[in-house]
Amino acid sequence: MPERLFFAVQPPPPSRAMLAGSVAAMGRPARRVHADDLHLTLAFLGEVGGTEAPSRAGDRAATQAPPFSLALDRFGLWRRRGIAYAAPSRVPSALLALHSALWSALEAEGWSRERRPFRPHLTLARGAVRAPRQVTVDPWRVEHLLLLASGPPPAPRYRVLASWALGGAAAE
Ligand code: 2AM
Repeated sequence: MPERLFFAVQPPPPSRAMLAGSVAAMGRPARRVHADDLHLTLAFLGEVGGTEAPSRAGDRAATQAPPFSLALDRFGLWRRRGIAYAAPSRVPSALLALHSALWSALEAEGWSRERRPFRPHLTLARGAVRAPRQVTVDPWRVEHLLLLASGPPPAPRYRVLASWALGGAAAE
């Protein structure tokens, strides 16, 4: 069965626990993202039958992009979409470079670049009407690019299909 695939980076477990705490008391109707699943999406591919082509793209992008540090220090709500999120107040150029390398590699494999502009964020809850609480999360070193699959709505849980060390073999 085709699954919804996407590329993402993930904070380490202690940071995910802190981030999940920022939406601990959101009340209904907010659907909180499970702490294990918190991620920042780089490329959403939609329903894809096989993983071979995205894996090639992931491999190529990760080889080109070095590890970098990322701080999620801005918490907000996109009221219209009901998305409570955490985002970097300053987007590191290395994150943009990884996003760009990934899309170049995906385009070479036949995918069309997403039209919506890249607004790096980590979704904390959907169906939210309140902004999350501001919590302090230590900046973390992004060392891996992940290919994830999402299960069916309304409460998708994510599965890691592949993981690549940024910087490729040189970083290992
Ligand atoms: P979101 O966090 O802003 O909802 C899995 O669905 C991930 O892919 C989510 O993080 C989601 O972003 C992202 N995504 C990007 N484009 C999407 C789309 N068109 N439909 C669903 N999810 C999308």
